[in-house]
Amino acid sequence: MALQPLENEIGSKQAERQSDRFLAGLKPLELVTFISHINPDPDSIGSMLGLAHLVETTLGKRTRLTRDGIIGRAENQALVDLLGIDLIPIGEVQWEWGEALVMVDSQPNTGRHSLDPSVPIYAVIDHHDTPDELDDISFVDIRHGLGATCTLVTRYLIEQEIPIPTRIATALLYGIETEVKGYPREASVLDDSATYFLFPLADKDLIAKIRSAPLPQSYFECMLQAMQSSFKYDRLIISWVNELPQPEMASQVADFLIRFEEVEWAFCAGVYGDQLILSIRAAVSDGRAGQKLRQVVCKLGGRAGGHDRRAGGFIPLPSTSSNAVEQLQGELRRRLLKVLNIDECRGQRLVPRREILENIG
Ligand SMILES: [Mn+2]
Repeated sequence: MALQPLENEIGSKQAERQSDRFLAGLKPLELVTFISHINPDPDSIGSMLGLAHLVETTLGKRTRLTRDGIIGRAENQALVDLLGIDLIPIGEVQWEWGEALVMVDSQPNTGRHSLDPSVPIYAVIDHHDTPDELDDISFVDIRHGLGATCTLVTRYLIEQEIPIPTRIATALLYGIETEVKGYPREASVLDDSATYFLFPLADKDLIAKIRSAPLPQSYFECMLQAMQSSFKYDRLIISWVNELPQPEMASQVADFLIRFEEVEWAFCAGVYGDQLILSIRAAVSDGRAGQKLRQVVCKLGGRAGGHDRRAGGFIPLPSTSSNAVEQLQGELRRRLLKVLNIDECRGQRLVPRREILENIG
């Protein structure tokens, strides 16, 4: 097995063999259950799958993978379907005695879980920049410098010299790909060497199929509405969506809008259930998007987190009446402009009003 690429690039001695520590703590336990953030993405799904493979192969323990919320994006659903990944809805999980809970690609107290907070967590393996208290958790491996949690999991599998089957390699590679795409890339040399390592092992045709997953009509409807309610304020574009067909649609809109040549920031907010779902993207390095979005939402009772270039969050809505939502939108816009150092100004429509009216007529 070609272990070289990652082996040479690991930095400190301390960072070595975290996988030994992780596995040692699981030895006395019977069952290992993996959890992640709400509405899991490929990085969290790939990480759960990879770690379950590690635990099953090295320790022979039973494992379960869970799903908090829904699988939103068509691509993510394709990943789960095509690789036959069994995800137990978190609400249906019966906690067992002698069970270890491992949280991946997320951290407790981020507001991104519907997990019973009294259930103890054994390990947190993540790459998000999230201020958190993790003192009670036996095993913590958080590497902010990494583009993907799947990179860390790949590292563990290599450390333990575990052969990686095609299905696992495919999920891990796709998990890394989705996390490091866009520009500027949020990738470290370790993400690149994990990609290099996984590439020959993964099913590239299957990845192509996942990338090109068929999209539902609601996707196009929502995109149209988002384009028609997009306003540019200097180097920021804001899009308001009335109702999101699925919560991740906000990030899909932001991903699309950040390509607009006149902006450095794209923000989308839309209603899903009793929450306003938020997503922000930056086209600049050192954007500190996660931190900035947290600043915007903290006084509005919301939660947010993420990375330098991409972040997401939500604000609970006491009322979903258009009045209440509009008021919150106004407040959000003001705060966003302030955090991004943009002077208050009149928003310019992305699609001129006459175009919208002509199309309706
Ligand atoms: Mn991730």
